[in-house]
Amino acid sequence: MTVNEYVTGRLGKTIESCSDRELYEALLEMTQEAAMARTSGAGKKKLYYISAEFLLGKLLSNNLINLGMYAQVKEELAAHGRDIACIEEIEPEPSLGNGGLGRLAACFLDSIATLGLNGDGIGLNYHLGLFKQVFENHLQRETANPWIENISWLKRQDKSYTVRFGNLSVKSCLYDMAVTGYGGRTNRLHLFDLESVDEGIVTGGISFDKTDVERNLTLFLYPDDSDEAGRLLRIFQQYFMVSSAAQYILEECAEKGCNYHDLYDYAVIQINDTHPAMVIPELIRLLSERGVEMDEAVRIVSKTCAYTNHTILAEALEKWPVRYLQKVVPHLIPIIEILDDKVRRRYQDESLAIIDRSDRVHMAHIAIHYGFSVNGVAALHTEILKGIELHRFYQIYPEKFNNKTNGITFRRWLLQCNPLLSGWIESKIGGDFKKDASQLQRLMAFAGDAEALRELQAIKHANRRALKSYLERTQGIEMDDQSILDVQAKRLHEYKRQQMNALYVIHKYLEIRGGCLPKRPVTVVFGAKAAPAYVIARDIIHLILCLQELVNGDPLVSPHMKVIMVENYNVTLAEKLIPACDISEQISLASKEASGTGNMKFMLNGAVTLGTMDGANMEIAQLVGADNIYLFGENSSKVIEHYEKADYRSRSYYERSPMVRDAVDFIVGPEMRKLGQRENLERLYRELLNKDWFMTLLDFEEYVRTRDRVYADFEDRMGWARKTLVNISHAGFFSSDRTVEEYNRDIWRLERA
Ligand code: 26Q
Repeated sequence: MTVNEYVTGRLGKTIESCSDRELYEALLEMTQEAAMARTSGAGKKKLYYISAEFLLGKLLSNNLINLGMYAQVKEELAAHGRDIACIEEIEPEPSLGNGGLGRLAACFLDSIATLGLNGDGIGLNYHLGLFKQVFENHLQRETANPWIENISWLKRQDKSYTVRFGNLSVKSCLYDMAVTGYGGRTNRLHLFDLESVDEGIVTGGISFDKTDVERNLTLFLYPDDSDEAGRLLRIFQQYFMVSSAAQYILEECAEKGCNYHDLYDYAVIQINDTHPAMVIPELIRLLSERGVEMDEAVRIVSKTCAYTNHTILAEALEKWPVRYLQKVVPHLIPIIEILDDKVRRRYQDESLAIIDRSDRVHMAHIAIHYGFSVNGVAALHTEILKGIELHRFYQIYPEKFNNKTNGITFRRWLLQCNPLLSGWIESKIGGDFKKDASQLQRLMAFAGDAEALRELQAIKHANRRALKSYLERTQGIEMDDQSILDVQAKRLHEYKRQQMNALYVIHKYLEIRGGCLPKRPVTVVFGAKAAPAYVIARDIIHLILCLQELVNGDPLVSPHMKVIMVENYNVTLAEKLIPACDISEQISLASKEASGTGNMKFMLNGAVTLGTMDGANMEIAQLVGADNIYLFGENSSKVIEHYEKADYRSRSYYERSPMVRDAVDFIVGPEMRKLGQRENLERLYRELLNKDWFMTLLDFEEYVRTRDRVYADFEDRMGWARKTLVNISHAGFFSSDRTVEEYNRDIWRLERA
């Protein structure tokens, strides 16, 4: 059916007379019908990918592309004088995730469906999701981010479960979203919601009564957990998610003939970080309720669940006080005690315990002892898990540990977000790369082709112009499309070291003021949200926003350097930023970024990485070779040694180096004082001097030298274009199709449809 037939039939209107919104809603429904018409289900065994986050991004174009309808719809609209880009803008971005872990889950859903695997996602339907970021007085303010409209991708299902807490029972209900594979099948994302949820309890911004669980449970992703009520709410949310999921899974398996003793023949559950780890004791509890003996239930569940670790940061490894669990889910305590007891009978080692001596429950330990697979998300990360962080576990369960280097879906991160590049690639090597990313290698044949390299540069420039007009239109930001675009876009966290990038900006500012002018202007772009309760992260945003005003407002400096911090960085913005970027900042403290996936997106779109020897940067370096990536900084072994010896003193780097000192002092100098808040700037200054837990000053000088070298190399335009081509050609390995194939080969073992 054509779009015109559809709107005529539904609305009695022609394309010309429809508003953008009417066209959007019509396309949504058309797409949804086409998605439902394809195969789903089938296959005895099914994967359930449980995750607290699914950072989907807008779905209209993605679904049109995957259903093979995009080109045709775009042309038809154009023939009637309508621009599909304007219609795409009507769609609100679902706000169900925060960062890499959530976006990974979304990429995996795409690849699972594309590969024809029987696998669904399970998560929560947060009504207000992650907050929307606005900037005011150079500070981040959080506002609610409602995204669910009357006509949306969510389809209410006829399913409901009772979830029992210590002091109350609530009902969950289910919404499904279609997950379209590229040319493949349609799977589902199951999002559980609280039947009694009430958006009305939210007052001004994102404040609400954290204790009003019967109304608040599915309002927000990551409510502020700086107080006890917030932490309890997280446990309420997690248990609500996994109890609904476990009931759903058991019901679906039973319908297919499972007798519970053979659960693992029907289901494999991938636990995305520790957030859904309570599904293990919950499944055990439900199996016992259904007549399975405890030891047998433990054995069955252990053969069904697999765990992915995404971090070695201690503060992100969840440890819940027994007292909290007692309040929220008292009926899980006896199960968790049994699990602890079994471990303690086998091993004396305290570090392996489920419940530690301070009465805290280690969620990761549950997942490792009582799951059959533990994977890290990049080669280096998995090695650190095996060798250090989870070494004792690796010793007792070597067979459980495996690596699955992350990937990204090329449908969204190339075909959708960069049609110019995608079309160019197709003109050079044909269209097979869309399904087989390793084909990109063939682009290397053009590494010496000056004409091809110039075309590549022209595409980058066109994408920069598109970004410029987008930022102007949506954020009122002015951008210079003739400058180098140097981008750091990711969650704000000290370990990712946006503060180091900001110190570089200060350093350059001082240099330019001192008369040392760069060869070519540069635009330094930041995109990042800070967790509302993360004080230093907010201070870093404050610093960057003050720098933006200072630098851009300085007539001496701004012709040479500009700073842009985009507001409310999300998937939609990433899709605009990444294709336009020249330099990809991946500057985490070595050992701390488990993998990173932004690094892969930038590389695929022809940016060159400036990064540390961390996460998947290492694998990028191996693929492209030393000439096509800029690595700097201390390596992970040295960093880990610093932590072990506790011998890092940031102040000594400050005292030793005038370059470090000038940049750090500037934070509290007169220029900044005039623009910023004394409290925020001084706190950040003290943090850098007295603590600097993520060793910014350790790597700063080498960072400055390397970044200056990057800018110098950029001047060899053909040499640079070659580097971008080498990066694109070697990005195939980072397709999530490859990652998912490996998960399936080693962990899930699903039949292919
Ligand atoms: C934990 C406890 C209390 C409150 C919040 C949390 C919490 C919430 C979110 C802990 C971690 C997260 C998210 C982590 C995340 O996004 N990790 C990223 O995962 C990516 C996919 O594997 C990796 O590429 C990144 O390196 C990793 O940082």
